[in-house]
Amino acid sequence: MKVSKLALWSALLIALGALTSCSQFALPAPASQITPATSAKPKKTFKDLVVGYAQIGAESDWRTGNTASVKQAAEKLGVELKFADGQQKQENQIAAIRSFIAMKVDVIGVPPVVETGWEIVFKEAKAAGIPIILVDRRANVPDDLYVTGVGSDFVEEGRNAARVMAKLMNGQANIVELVGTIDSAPANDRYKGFREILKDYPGMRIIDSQSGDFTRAKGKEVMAEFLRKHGKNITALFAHNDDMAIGAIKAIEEYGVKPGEDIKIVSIDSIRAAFEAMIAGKLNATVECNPLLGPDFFELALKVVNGEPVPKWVYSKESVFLPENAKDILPTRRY
Ligand code: GZL
Repeated sequence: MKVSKLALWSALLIALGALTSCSQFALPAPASQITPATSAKPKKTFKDLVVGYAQIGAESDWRTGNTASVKQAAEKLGVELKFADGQQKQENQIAAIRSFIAMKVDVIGVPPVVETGWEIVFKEAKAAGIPIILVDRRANVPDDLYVTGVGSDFVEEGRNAARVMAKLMNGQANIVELVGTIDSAPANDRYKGFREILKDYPGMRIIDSQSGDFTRAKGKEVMAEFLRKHGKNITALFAHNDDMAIGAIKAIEEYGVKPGEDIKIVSIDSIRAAFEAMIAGKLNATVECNPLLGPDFFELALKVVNGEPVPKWVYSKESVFLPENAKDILPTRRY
């Protein structure tokens, strides 16, 4: 049977019409109907991130716990971490931040060793388009110079230390205080929070207060000085961190009185050595301050790089630990 060309073309067009009506064989839509690819950049992942971390130093077990948390989190997430140890000097942290700017990292994390003196270098980071995330400690800068922060409420830690000490001492004590690094946010805030609660306890008197710079060595040195000046008039010690408390315990023992008994001790951080001191009856309470901020820090860093909203500050959740359950809790402690 001779089939005309017209009939063939008609059959072909009908077949084509049938095909385009079945979704699995749909022909590409004409250009006018194609939605252009979104112009938004593809989302970065942790493996794309290059992050600078200008650490304070290694002055305490808390600090070394924080360093371990940041390094382990970077390793686990596949983040390229540029890490600098500031040896507890602000000028070293500032130099590290400048080196991260030169490296064009994606984000810079910094726990400011002191609250003041950051505006110039934070402005340099902002001018370079590199967001700053504060970790652990606050800096006294305008809000637009850092994008977010993560860490503890140090004022509440100071309040909790006073609450537990007032209960321990039945509202009557001659207290000496080992203050943290001068001008640091934790020292300023713990000092403030402690006194806020003590206002309600006239029998709780602070008879001396001096910085031990958050270290064991300085804590021991200053406690020995307190004992030379006040002797057995001292009935309680408030240490802004466990490391200074542990140094002070040595000074108290060398002086010939019993830490945890003749002089009750309350400190902050909740490092493993504090649990060991409570088990030995030499420390009466430790207020938790969580250094394991690595995972939260990198979560915030990725959100910031991807332009996602972040809170101005993410607070850590913390407890107060006492001797009665120190033995059970010690094996669970990670710093
Ligand atoms: C607190 C942290 C303090 C610790 C100290 O968040 O900045 O610095 O309490 C550490 O042990 O040195």
